[in-house]
Amino acid sequence: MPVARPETSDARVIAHVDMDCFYVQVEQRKQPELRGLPTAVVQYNEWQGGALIAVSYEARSCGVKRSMRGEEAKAACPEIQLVQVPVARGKADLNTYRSAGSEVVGVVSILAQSGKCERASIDEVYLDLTDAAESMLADAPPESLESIDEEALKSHILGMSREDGDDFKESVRDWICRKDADRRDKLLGCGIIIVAELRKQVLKETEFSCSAGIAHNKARSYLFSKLASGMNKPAQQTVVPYAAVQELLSSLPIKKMKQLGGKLGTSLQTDLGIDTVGDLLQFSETKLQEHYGINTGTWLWNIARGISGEEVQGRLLPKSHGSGKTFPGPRALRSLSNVQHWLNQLSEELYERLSSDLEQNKRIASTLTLHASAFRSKDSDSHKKFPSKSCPLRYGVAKIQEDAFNLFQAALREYMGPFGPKPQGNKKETWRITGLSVSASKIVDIPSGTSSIMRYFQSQTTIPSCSASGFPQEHVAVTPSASESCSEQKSAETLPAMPEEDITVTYTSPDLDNSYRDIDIVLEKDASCQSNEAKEFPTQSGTQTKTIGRKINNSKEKNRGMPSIVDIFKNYNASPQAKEETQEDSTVSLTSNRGNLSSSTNHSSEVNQEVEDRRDTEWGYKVGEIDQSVFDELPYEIQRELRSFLRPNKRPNSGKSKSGDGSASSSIAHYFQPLKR
Ligand code: DCP
Repeated sequence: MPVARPETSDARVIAHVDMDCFYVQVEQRKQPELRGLPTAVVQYNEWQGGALIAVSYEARSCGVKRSMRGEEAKAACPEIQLVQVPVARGKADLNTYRSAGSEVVGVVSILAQSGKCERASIDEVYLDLTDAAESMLADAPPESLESIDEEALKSHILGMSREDGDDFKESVRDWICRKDADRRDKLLGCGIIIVAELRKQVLKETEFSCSAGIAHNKARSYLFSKLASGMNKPAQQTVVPYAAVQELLSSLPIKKMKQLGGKLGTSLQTDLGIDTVGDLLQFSETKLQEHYGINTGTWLWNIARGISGEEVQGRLLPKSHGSGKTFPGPRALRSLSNVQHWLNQLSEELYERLSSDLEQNKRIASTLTLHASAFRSKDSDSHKKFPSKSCPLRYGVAKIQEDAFNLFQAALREYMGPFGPKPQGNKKETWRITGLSVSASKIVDIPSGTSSIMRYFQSQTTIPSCSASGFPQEHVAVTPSASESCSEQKSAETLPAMPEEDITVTYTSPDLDNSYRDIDIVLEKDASCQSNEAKEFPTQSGTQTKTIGRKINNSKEKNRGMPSIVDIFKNYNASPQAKEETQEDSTVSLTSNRGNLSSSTNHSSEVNQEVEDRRDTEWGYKVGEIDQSVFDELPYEIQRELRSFLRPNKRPNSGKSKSGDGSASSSIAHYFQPLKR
């Protein structure tokens, strides 16, 4: 639910910069011969030429829309150039677009200099330009400038008519240079000049054009830049003067308002008969609070008046990473082995992104979440949502794969009910999965100077072969679990949009409370999981591994017989017996094991016990036995935690967070949990 924040009293200048037909521009930069031609980026599949996910403005003027499929687009615009999204692991590979987005954010943040810069999605950025605008107003106000750049003079100023043709630029100049304007609009005038220059520089440095909205606060900027720049794109900018706010809000459809596109907006329409944001004005704050609670009520009252205290966050990196895929219609997944196959692919992609985040930005994520959409055959309860599940995130692709699958099974058990598939006439009730995604969130910076632990994470990238691990049987009997350490999230809030029929890449940009999330979804050409070859994972670095080895060896020469931390964890994770464990039994249950999800197998309870016993011994190192030089490199917080693990025979804590959802655990214990396979 949205939360009201007090609006800061000072006038601010906030800009929202949005790239034009972004994926198309990325492709056109790669193939300059496509520039100026009607072009669309398509996620190819056999059905009607695949789904369009980005359309150039030339193609839009021929009637091509993003909702179309390739064949429809060709019918509407025979000369259209369709460029396919690269494919990796049987799904769309958006890395090129993500990198291009990061490049843009980098350039914008440098150009914005002292201003705060917040990455809002793959191709959108917020900028707080208040300081820059204030400096300009103090040192070189627009009216003192000899000339104002053409790009600034082409700005759209809401509330100002453009019918005067050539005189229009003069009107814009007058508006920017008005001496009697109120301070807020004077600052906006400076913002117009700053943003016009910034957009020109972005074009020069990245070859991408962008549009922008400029307003007094983030909400207005958000609202109106999205709305108005949609009308004035590409390569233009739109300004929302203070006087234009109320008029625009009064006619803005309620569902267009950020955070009101979903259930809350629908409730406002049906329960209060509200059609536009302006209609909200007739309700008192108390009335809105009665209906929607104190916070949301106040938030609604504020947005009806264009009030928002939301600050631009200084954040250039995503708040979470995700990888997903839809399986519509006949491609719906119907066996655990298929689900596991795809979860392995998605987990690989997720881990690739986590690894590069760790390497490039020194950040680690701590929560893994599984979302899915599903339906049941002969469903009497067809509206039941497939629950989302989370657990602490363990680094290592095989661990993520394992946890994702365990989360899925826990969710499936809940979805199917306590007694598993029920007989329906002669047939057993079965399930179908139409969308899967895994995401990593709660990303934090790791303290600087922790090179050993980083190398440790980077060495955790072995990928087991799917076929080697052996898939569980199809349609397993799902049994209720005695204890689950996973948390539950309301799927309505967290499940990314997964179109049931059409297959598009969905991209959920962040809103006030939700995390940033990229979801790449593509219809596969071949949804079968016959090919289970092990895949090489690219981030394992021999050099890095050698570095660790050398370091350990050197230390060992000094402290002969003294095991290093890295050795201990390596042994702990790579114990051959643990690796050889396979899930052969079709009954899968979740057990809490040191705070992490694990699958237990019926046949191997004795083996498990043996493995557990051995691990207990391995945890029995004393702090004094550890290579101090390696230990010292760890951040203090981690050192402290390790000390508690390393007391003789002391087990790591259960990992269950106090909040009960397991996801808020501050412990790093989960990073070191072993594979259960
Ligand atoms: N995208 C996607 N699937 C969607 C929406 C968008 O894969 N359903 C991708 C392709 C877009 C990019 O995200 O190029 C940015 O999305 P925008 O909504 O900003 O749309 P565009 O940048 O393509 O066009 P516009 O100029 O209208 O902003």
